[in-house]
Amino acid sequence: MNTQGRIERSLDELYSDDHERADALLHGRRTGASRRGFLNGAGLAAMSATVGAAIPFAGDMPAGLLPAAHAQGAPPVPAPATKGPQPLDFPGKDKGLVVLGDRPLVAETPEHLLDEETTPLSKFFIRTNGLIPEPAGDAESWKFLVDGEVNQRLELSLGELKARFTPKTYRMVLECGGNGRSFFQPQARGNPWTNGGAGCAEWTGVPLDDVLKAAGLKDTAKYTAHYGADPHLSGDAKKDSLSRGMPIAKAMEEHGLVVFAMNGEPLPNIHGGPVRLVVPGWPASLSHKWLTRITIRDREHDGQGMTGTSYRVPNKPMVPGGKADEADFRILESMPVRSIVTSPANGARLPAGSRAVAMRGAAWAGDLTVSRVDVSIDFGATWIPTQLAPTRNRYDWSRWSVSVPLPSDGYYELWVRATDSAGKAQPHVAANWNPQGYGGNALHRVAVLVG
Ligand SMILES: Nc1nc2c(c(=O)[nH]1)N[C@H]1C(S)=C(S)[C@@H](COP(=O)(O)O)O[C@H]1N2
Ligand SMILES: [Mo]
Repeated sequence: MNTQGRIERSLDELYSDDHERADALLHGRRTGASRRGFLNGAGLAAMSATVGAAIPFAGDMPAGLLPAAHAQGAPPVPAPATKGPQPLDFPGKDKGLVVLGDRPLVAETPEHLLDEETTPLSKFFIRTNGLIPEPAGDAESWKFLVDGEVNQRLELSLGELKARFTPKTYRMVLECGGNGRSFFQPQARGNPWTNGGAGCAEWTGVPLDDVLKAAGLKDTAKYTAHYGADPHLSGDAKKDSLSRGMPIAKAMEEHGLVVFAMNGEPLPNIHGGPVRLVVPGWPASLSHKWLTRITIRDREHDGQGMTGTSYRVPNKPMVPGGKADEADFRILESMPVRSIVTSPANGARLPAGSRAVAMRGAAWAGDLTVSRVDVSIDFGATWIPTQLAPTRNRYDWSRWSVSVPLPSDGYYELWVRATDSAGKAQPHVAANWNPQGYGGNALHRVAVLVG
């Protein structure tokens, strides 16, 4: 094997084992304050070899950057050494979904499979905390209860819910609270989501506030508590696999729905059918599946998933990997701004001589809206605004698109960065480390080879 080939292979290995050392070798670690070594000479040739082509914007490539060509499946995403990403094998689901855990079943959607305006059922991510219940025999007779701090305890079957209230349909993002967790360094506790713990479906259901008004909230009503029919992993009937809740003000927002249909079809069992909540903008753990009961409480709920560091983030920045002062944590509420490139896919090849790349994707921002989405093909040295398509309703994602000129053949990283309506943009790396890795919204990058 020639020298170049050897360098290439060993750098590939080094990048997947220890990207910081690979980076130091290529960029030449400088002593003292400066971490920004530019690629030149041998470093440039070796970096080009490891990504598979000349790098037109190598001069802008920052030290400390794990090339996107090596980022998928490499640290910080832990790929089991013997296995690699496991494709999902589940009835009705796309085999391109990636299993993050099989007991409980958790599967995410790679960004390039989120290329449709409405995420099809087959591509929608799956998150369970407990066992998956048997599908209900007769959906219309599925019952759920509203009790606690209400004037009138309300038990409704799905049939009664449909007959008594007027359903609404909204297209809304559902996003796991831990989406983006794998981008934290050091690794945070929990399922290692990349950006695929999210999808945008058409949800049909009755506004939760209509149901709560029908029960009549007492003055003492402060917080909701959600319960479902999925058994705890241990099989212990006294334990809930999950039981989260929210302040009454969030529960009374007009887009929160008691959902029975998804993309115009009866809500599938795996997504919580016959009846689930969809609470947009906040962690999807509030969007309780297989809904059996909503109890209105006179204080913050303390069910499974409400205590310790679960769905909680520190008030003050903490040392990454350090010990948490749980007393100074708050409940994770609105999700942070995030954007993804859905086309081209990471690792795509464009024909030699291509002088533009058509990029598109999606962006969303929890309770806020997306004010702009920009892309960069020169490692963030310059940014190009994209066109945002109109959204259908609040909490719909923003589809963005742009055609970006390419100066030559070679290796490119396509970066995307969204800014929310409060002016906050995505960071370059996951910031505000916390023990369970919430709020990891580092900008998304894909590697493409032209030629
Ligand atoms: N009953 C019940 N509801 C639940 C969960 C659960 O484990 N049990 N998981 C929650 C979490 S953490 C997420 S991210 C979403 C996932 O919804 P999906 O599987 O339809 O994508 O469901 C939420 N609702
Ligand atoms: Mo979640």
